[in-house]
Parts: sequence; C-alpha cells; structure tokens
Amino acid sequence: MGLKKSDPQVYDLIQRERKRQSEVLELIASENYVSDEVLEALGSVLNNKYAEGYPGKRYYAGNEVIDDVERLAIERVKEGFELPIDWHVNVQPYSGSPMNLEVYAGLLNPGDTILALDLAHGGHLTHGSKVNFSGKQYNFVHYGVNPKTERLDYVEILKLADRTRPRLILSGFTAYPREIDFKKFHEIAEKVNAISMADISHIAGLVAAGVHQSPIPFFDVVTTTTHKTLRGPRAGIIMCKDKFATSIDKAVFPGMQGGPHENAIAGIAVAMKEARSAGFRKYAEQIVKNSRALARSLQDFGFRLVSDGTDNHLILMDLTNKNIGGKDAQNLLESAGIVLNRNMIPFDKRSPMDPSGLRLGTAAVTSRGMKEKEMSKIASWIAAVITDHSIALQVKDEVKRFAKNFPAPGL
Ligand code: DSN
Repeated sequence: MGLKKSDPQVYDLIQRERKRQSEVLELIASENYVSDEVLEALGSVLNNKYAEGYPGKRYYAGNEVIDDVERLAIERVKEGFELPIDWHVNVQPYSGSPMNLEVYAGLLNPGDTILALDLAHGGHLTHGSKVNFSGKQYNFVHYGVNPKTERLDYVEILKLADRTRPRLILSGFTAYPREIDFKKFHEIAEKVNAISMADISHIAGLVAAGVHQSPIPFFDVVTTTTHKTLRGPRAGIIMCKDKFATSIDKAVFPGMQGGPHENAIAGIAVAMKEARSAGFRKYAEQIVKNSRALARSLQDFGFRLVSDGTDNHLILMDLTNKNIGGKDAQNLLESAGIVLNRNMIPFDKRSPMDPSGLRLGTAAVTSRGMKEKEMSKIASWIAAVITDHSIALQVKDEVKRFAKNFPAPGL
C-alpha cells in the first residue's frame, strides 16, 4: 500500500526531513548524503533476518544468503582499505560508540590505562569522557594539542606515554583539522609496548581514497564508522591484525551485541564498492579542496581558525573575538539555513553546552557537487549573519534558492 497511504503521519515526517535536508547547507562534519543504492540496501528485506554469530556459525536457521552478504561486505572492506592478508574485519558493530567499547572490552581489563585525545581538544566521548562508559571503566590519560600550534605534539605524547605506560594508545578524533602522522603514533606505541588503535571515523573516506595517510598496516586495530566521509550507512567496522580477531569478535558478539543489522551490513558493502570508484577519489579530493577554500574565505572575513587552517574535511572556528558564543552562533546560523555544530576548542574557557567554537565540515556539501566558488559564498553568508543577526531570514531564503541548484544524492 505504501507509507503515504498506510501511515501518512510518518510519511509526512520523512518528507519534511527530506525537504529540510535539501533546503539547507549541511556543514555538520560527521554527516553526509548517501546514495539511493545505499538507502535501497538499508530499506531491504535484509532487515527482517536474525543472524547472531558469524558467517558459517549462526545460531538461527535461514542464514545462507545473509552469510554471503556479510562475507561480501568483509571482502569489500579488505579491498577498500587495502588490508594486508593477516588482517581481520568485523562489520557487525551497530555504530561508533559500541565499536570502540567492543575493542576495549576485547583487548583490555577494567582499570587498564588508555592514552587518548582530550574531548575538548578534538577527541570523542568514547575516548574516555568521564560521563561515558569508557571513562568510568578504564583509566584514561589524555594528551592535548600544543597550545601554540594547536596541533598534535608527538614528542609530548611520547613523554606522556613513557610516564603513564598505557596498555593501549588511541589515535582518534572528531574535531582535529590536521593530518595525523599515524606512523609516529605507532612508533610511540611500540616504544612503550602498547596496543595501537586508530579511530578513523571522520576521515575514513579520505583514507579509502588515498587522500589522507592510512594507519594500516602500522596499527594493531583500526575502527571506523561508515557514514561520515565514507558516505555509507549508520554502522561501524573494526579492522585488526589476526592475533586480535578472536577476542574482538567475542566482544562484539556475544559480548555486547545480539543480532547484527544485516541491512546496514549490505549498505556497507554498497558504500565500499562506491568508495573504490574513480568518482569517489575525486569526491574525496574535492572535500579537502573545499575545506581549504572555506577555511581561507573564513579567515579573509576575520575568523580565527584553530591551527590556522585545515588538511582534511573539517574546520574548527574560534568565535572568541566575535562577541557571540558557540550556542547562539549555531542557532543563529541554523535560522539562516546553515547547519553546523558548536564545539569546544582547545583550552576553551567556556562550557561544553556553550563553547567558544563552531565545527564545520565539507563532506555533505561536496556530495551535492559544490566546489571552491560555492565555499566562498558560504563563508560570506556565515560572516554576514554573524555580523548582522537581523539578516538571518533573508539569508535563509537565498540559501534555499542556492541549494536547489545542487541536488543532494538520495533526496
Ligand atoms: N557524533 C559524531 C561527530 O559529530 O563527530 C561522533 O560520533
């Protein structure tokens, strides 16, 4: 019968969200527009099947096709990230938070020390925030960025690692605009005999396209969500050296999860095939070009950027000299059709609920075909609205007309 007739309420909500997504400029660094094909896999009958266990070892009957789906996704992840022969893949994590906790649970004991980036300097809740299960269960020690350069300082990270002797060193970021030197990270982990783990959730698409260096094969474990720059379904992947495979698989199932979401796993397979295309490589290169162009234009309008620019898909803007906090700026820009999120900046003196920064990312607008020229336009709107709040509604109208020229994939 179709949703429109059977449940007009839900149908209308989906249409409203579809309209919202197509009419705004989506600059949340962790969001993207997936292809129709990824959506087709997500909305398929694969959703109906329970498949506790792993391919060939399921607890329920009827998993012959599901086994093939999961094996295909695993193969495509191996190809997409060019994993060495002795690496293993688990495509079952429901998303980023369980994925990281599953690695800790598989490889560590409660109370073990983990070295990770401070949340306020660009880390993630699952990297040991006190309010998160990770911070309650493990002894996190946090490194930060250098106060002058606002970049990672590998000499300081080594000193801290040497002093605290962590069992695991985590290199993972949600708001770090610079390229990460994974080789240096791994050398630090080797020196102190720690397991090296990279959470590449934000940059996975750039890594798969060869636009950002890869932690593979240096690292022991690499995790990633699949829906940010990688442009796939809401899900997570764990890649690891074979010697960690059994412990990690057990931590995922039966340790933390039940039946895997095989529709999402099929979505991973589709996205990984897309990520192998020449078009995706160009897309990833354009993300970085756009990010740099947006950064330069924002600086031309007098905005201070953390670390003075960007190497990847995201920009962290410091509003300290702009007479407006992150919360108000986020709300104001949303009312102008520019959607982004407030964010702590390193050494922030304000609170997480109303920090000094804004985080902007170019993955979604690049999926709509926008290029450097459009980034300058976006920067000029941001500057205009922050300077004169009263023009927000007028800008919203302009943004809506502008966005129509760049149809979003999947909408
Ligand atoms: N919520 C994601 C982000 O915005 O970076 C991380 O999980």
